[in-house]
Amino acid sequence: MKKTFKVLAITAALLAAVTVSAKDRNTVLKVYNWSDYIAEGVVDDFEKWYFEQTGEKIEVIYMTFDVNESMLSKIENGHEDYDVVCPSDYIIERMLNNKLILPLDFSALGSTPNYIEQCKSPYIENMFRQINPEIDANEYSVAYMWGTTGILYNTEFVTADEASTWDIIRNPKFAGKILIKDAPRDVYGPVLIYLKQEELKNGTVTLQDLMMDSSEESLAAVKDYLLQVKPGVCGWEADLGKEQMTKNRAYVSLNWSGDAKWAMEEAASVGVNLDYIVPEEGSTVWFDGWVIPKYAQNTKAALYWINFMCRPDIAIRNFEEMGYAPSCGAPEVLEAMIDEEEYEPIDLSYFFGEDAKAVCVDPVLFPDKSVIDRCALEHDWGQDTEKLLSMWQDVKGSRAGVVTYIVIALVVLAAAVYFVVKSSGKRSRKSSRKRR
Ligand code: SPD
Repeated sequence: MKKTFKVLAITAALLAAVTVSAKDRNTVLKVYNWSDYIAEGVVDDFEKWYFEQTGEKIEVIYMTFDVNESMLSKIENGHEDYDVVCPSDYIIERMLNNKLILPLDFSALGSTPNYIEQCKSPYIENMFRQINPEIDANEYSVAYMWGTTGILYNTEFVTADEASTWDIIRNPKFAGKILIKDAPRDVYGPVLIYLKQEELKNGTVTLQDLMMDSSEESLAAVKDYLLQVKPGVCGWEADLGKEQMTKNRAYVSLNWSGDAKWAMEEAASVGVNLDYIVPEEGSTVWFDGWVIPKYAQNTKAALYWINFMCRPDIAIRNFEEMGYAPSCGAPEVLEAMIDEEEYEPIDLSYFFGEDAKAVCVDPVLFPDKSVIDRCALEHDWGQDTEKLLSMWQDVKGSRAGVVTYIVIALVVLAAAVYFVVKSSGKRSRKSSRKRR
């Protein structure tokens, strides 16, 4: 999304939010989505389409977030009345556990075509069943985009070998040129996988075990590792990292596949070569999905929104502008992904069904099964999430350490001494003038 468009969208959303209380909630839809996650014009097109389908006017108030946890807190603690939001898998799990989302009632679509049904991918359905073994997340959520977490790197300075291990993020050769996603769970998972290689190889733990591992010991090990990483980091970023990479300001970025795809294309147009790899040790695979929160006030329009996002042409538009892989498994989406000049054939039958046994699609977005098999789904930690967030703050250093407090105290003391000395000097000069 272009910057000016983003600023305009935020301003419009703020203005609309101020006036919404006076409006009938049936004519308003409050959408809360990740930033840089929808193509320009799609919101307006939804408003028109909703009117065509229902004969009712709707005004979308579109708001964005950068971090899963801050979005969740607005709902969990603030009880905000968003109608439709787009959390990641482990947050969907938490919302399900805490009964914060409503089941999807497809009958509300009336005679409108059900694109959600047409979009179904066997892989997504199966992964959504794994979100919560007791409640089928497919009944509460519809996947929007998906991908892996990996390393985006500049091929001029970094070799594929160097990038194929998570150790790269503490490689002194790239100090000052490393970006880390400001997403604690998405960094914790890969680092723990890296640190537990021996246990993974000898079978004493599985990738899935590690996704649930919030033990003090593992938190401490990851913290220790990240403290070694920190001196080389030039930014902890939510969305700006992709641009830093295209501008050659950073060479290595722990990032999501969709940001990587966007950056690779932008970079190529200015002669910078970037590539993306899911390190050999393993990683995480993630899904962001639409849900209707318990405090929603326009569930009908929310369902229509989700349905519209699944319309193949809309899924393709969002993908083309944002770079993220759509979760829609419809044949039109596969067709739009195929580029026989650019890519080697790969087997994507796990995602698109039997017809996709050898299709030329970008493996950054739709990796083959061997990559998927070394990636695991993150899971909710419940109360232990706090421990992770606190460790993250400690590592990034937004909490002042003892040394910081001592330095501040010394500066204040020095300033106080300076003023006392200065004012006593003035007083003695005044009194000596009087004596004369
Ligand atoms: N700019 C939008 C980024 C959304 C990516 N979501 C990935 C979440 C992984 N847990």
